[in-house]
Amino acid sequence: MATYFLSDLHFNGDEARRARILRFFKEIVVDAEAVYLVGDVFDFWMGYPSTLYQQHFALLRALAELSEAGVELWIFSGNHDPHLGGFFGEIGARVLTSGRMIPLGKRTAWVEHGDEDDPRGGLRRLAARLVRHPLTGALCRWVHPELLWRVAHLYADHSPPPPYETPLDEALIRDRLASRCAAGADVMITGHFHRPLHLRRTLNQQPCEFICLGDWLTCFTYARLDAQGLRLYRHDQPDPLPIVT
Ligand SMILES: [Mn+2]
Repeated sequence: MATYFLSDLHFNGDEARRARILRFFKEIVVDAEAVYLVGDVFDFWMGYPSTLYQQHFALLRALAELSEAGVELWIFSGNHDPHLGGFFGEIGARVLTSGRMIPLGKRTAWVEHGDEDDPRGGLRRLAARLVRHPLTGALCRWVHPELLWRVAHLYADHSPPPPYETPLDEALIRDRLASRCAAGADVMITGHFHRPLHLRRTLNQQPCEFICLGDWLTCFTYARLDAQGLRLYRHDQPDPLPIVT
């Protein structure tokens, strides 16, 4: 049995990506024990009390099928889907609105989407706080769903492409990983940065691991924990990504 972690699916109208994401969920049902979706699962989601966007149906059905097959499902909110609302209980999934420690056998992982503590600048962290604020969610729920959908996609379609070429901010390792490990985590798992990376370091005489989950825009990466350990994989490739030391 295995536990899967993936993030930044940014599920939208792109047919090829949709098909690949849905195929992945069909493939893992054979051995998945738990699945953690670590934020930005949807390119845009607003948790209205009684309205769903039909564009999400295919993914919701795939997740419901996993849940019905007995797979434990956890969904973190991200900056593209900060207000997940009450729907996910309907498909047996549990929602997490910020980072948390998760026991993984003998080890403990700190898992977060990553936008709330983004080391790339105070403006980004402020934006994360703003979009995640309960008042923002309450106000948005009074906007007509079609209007909100169009405005959100105007934003999503014009936001800059993920910074695949830029190296990850060293502060993620130096500060964030160090403080999570000092707080008792053996591994930190994050989404949001659209860069697949598995790194092993010794910080304060303590071995620590850092996994940045990549995305399902162009990387198609996921982490998998099984009897052999925790590794980062590219979908459709049998061998895990190398661990950087
Ligand atoms: Mn994000």
